[in-house]
Amino acid sequence: MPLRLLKFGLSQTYPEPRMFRQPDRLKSHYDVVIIGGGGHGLAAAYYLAKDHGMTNVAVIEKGYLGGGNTGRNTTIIRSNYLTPEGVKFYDQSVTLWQDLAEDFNLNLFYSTRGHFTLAHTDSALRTMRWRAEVNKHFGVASELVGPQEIQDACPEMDLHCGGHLPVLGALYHAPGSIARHDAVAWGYGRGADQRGVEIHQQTEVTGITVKSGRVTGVQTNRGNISTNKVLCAVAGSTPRLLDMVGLRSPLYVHPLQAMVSEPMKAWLDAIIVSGSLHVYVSQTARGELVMGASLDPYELHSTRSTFDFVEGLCTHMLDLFPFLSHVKIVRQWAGMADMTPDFAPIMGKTPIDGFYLDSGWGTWGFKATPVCGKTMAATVASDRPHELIREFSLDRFERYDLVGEKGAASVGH
Ligand code: FAD
Ligand code: PYC
Repeated sequence: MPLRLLKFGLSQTYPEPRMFRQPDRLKSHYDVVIIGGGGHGLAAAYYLAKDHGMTNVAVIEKGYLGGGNTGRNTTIIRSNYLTPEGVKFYDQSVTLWQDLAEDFNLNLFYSTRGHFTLAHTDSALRTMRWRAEVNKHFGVASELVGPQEIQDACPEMDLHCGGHLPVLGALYHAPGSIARHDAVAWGYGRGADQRGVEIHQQTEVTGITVKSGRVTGVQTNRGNISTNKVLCAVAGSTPRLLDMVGLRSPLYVHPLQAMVSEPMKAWLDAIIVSGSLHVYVSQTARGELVMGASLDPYELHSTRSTFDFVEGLCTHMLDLFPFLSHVKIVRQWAGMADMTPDFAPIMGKTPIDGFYLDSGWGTWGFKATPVCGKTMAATVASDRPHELIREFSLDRFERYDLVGEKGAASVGH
């Protein structure tokens, strides 16, 4: 047992240092206010301080750090997207992930497993081939593999899927990884705090003041702040924040659920995704299976979870892995996914001066946490969209200039 932990356990006064300060009060002015203490907001704060020397920055979080979708996702990291814009962007994120644990001096349990997207139909195989070619063009390791290679990597899989939808092949993406999601929020939070950023938890933004087309301040349940730059990184709450500034977006919010099994001996190394069966699964270092499916099929601003979901997902898991029939499900939960019509994010400047958006992260934003932080920090600091996010601007919907990333979503929606 580490000495520090022993001392903590025996102490009456609990002297264990906290990961970050808890400032008593809000200042009356910050150069930048970031709304949302999820991975994206915290990463932007970290890179504002680290890359741009901007430290008079407050992160305002209505609950606790990582309590939104950051701490609710199934942690799949990959860059095997379909569009050139998407592939370049997510590839940069995968590169940034490599040094993160060392930068933070914190174990993120980043674990490269290889990622199989199974194809059960000829049309799915065609999309996989297309993705593989686009990926290779940008130097991303993806290839089409046949049933034998899948079986070699995962002997436990029933490739006949109980006779319903036999597996014909897969898109194999060697860099596919998983990581410990809440440690990512803590690492960015601690790094930002150490550089002078203030993190205010249990603080809700209730209004945003806009005068003559530019942001001048933010109201919270703990007082008002004056500021000329606000970054909104609130995922499923984005429509509410947009209402505060009178902006519209095509975002629609659906619950996305996930669940975890009891721990078992390690048997699944790779990450397995099946769009047709609506399943994605990986096994954590603790031995639990982390599993998810597609969105709930109706709009709802809620994080409730349902028995229907467990029943449906277990049925499809058993099509692929019948030997799991005695395994227990121990937890389930949901997040609110901020979906866009083209399955690409909304990032950058808005028609309101000083109001920046990092949203539209739906079911796919965890993997992008580092690159979102980097590019949003650069955009906020310079008031110019970073080149990697130009195509993700809000005004693409007015121009009908969509990015078309649906074919690379993890499961059918
Ligand atoms: P969040 O982590 O949701 O943070 C937003 C924060 O804003 C919240 O903490 C919230 O409390 C705060 N907030 C909201 N309103 C206010 C307010 N008025 N004032 C102050 N604070 C406010 N992505 C992947 O890449 N891979 C996956 O495998 C994956 N699986 C997923 C599985 C599930 C079940 C879910 C729900 C999502 C999944 N995602 C996945 C998507 C991913 O989780 C999100 O896109 C990503 O975490 C978004 O991060 P964020 O920081 O933008 O948002
Ligand atoms: O984007 O890879 C992904 C993903 C998997 C599960 C949910 N999203």
